[in-house]
Amino acid sequence: MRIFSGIQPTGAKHLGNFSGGFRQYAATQEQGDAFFCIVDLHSVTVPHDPEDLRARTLDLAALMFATGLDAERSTVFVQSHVTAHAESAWLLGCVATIGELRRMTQFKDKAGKRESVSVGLFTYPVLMAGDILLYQTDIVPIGDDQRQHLELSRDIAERFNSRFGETFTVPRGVYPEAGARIMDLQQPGNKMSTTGGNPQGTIYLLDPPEAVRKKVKTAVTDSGREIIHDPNEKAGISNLIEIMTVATGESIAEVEKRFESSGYGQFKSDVSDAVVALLEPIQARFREIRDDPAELERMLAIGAAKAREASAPTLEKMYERMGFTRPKGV
Ligand code: AQP
Repeated sequence: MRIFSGIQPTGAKHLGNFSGGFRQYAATQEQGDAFFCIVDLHSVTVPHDPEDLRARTLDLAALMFATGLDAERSTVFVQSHVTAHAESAWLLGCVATIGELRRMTQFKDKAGKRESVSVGLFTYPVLMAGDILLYQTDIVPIGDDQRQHLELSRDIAERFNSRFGETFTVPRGVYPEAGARIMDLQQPGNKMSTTGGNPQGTIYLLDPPEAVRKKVKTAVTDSGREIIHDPNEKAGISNLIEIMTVATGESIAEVEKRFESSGYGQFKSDVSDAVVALLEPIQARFREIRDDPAELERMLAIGAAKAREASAPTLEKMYERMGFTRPKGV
């Protein structure tokens, strides 16, 4: 089975990224031939600082290994190191329609907050479709915020297959049972987010323990007393329950049972302890791995070589099926 997922090297990674991204990467790598991509081309769809992008790309690679990716088992690479991604985006951009892209809620949300919106932000889901389809991907472990983009990738794959002949595997999204959409602790109606969230409501993976404790302690809850999962009526507490499941591996029902006679104060304190216990070893491994940038760059170069080899046949097939001539033995 082929597994593919991408993650942006933008901003500081948060607990939502851990839940929908990192922990699913580590788990799914056990199931087949896995490709995990640092999608740096996606990171330039909004204004960015070039130095920051460079530094964050290596930091993100270190975090991917620190959260459990195994370089022997998985192919970890940087999107811009494999030019097939940009090429496939052009080809698929001629298959996707403006109407489809206009319907993307993430574009509407992000564009609505800016005066100037890049063409790249609009066409981002097409690049994402290429990322996935180039690897003949069966499953894509992601968070719920990417569901609409994944559905678009499936539509584009099916349209290409019916227009030009069977070319792509149609991928399936894999979402965590609990924690598919971790919410902002201060605004539990909004997802925890790198660019759109409230920093006080966002638990960053590299937050020190005291910052985690403060954020959880001041998390917005309701005026009730029961620790039950009811996202409509009790968004804040439901979010903390899901965070507890992410930190401990328990189910929602197990967390509810464990805290059935506790108050919100005790629950918040236990959630903080669990999150700190989750993050401390990750942070220690991260520091160790990041301290050797030459080794990280070497691992990413190996990843890029493997990704180039794996994606090349599909890109060739795309060109060929669409009727392009190809350079012949010079
Ligand atoms: N709040 C979330 N809960 C669960 N999963 C989430 N993901 C993101 N937010 C949550 C998942 O994390 C993976 C990597 O995402 P990304 O960094 O590439 O970017 P994103 O999905 O656009 O979310 P960010 O990081 O918060 O950036 P913003 O919101 O600023 O664009 C993906 O699998 C994603 O689903």
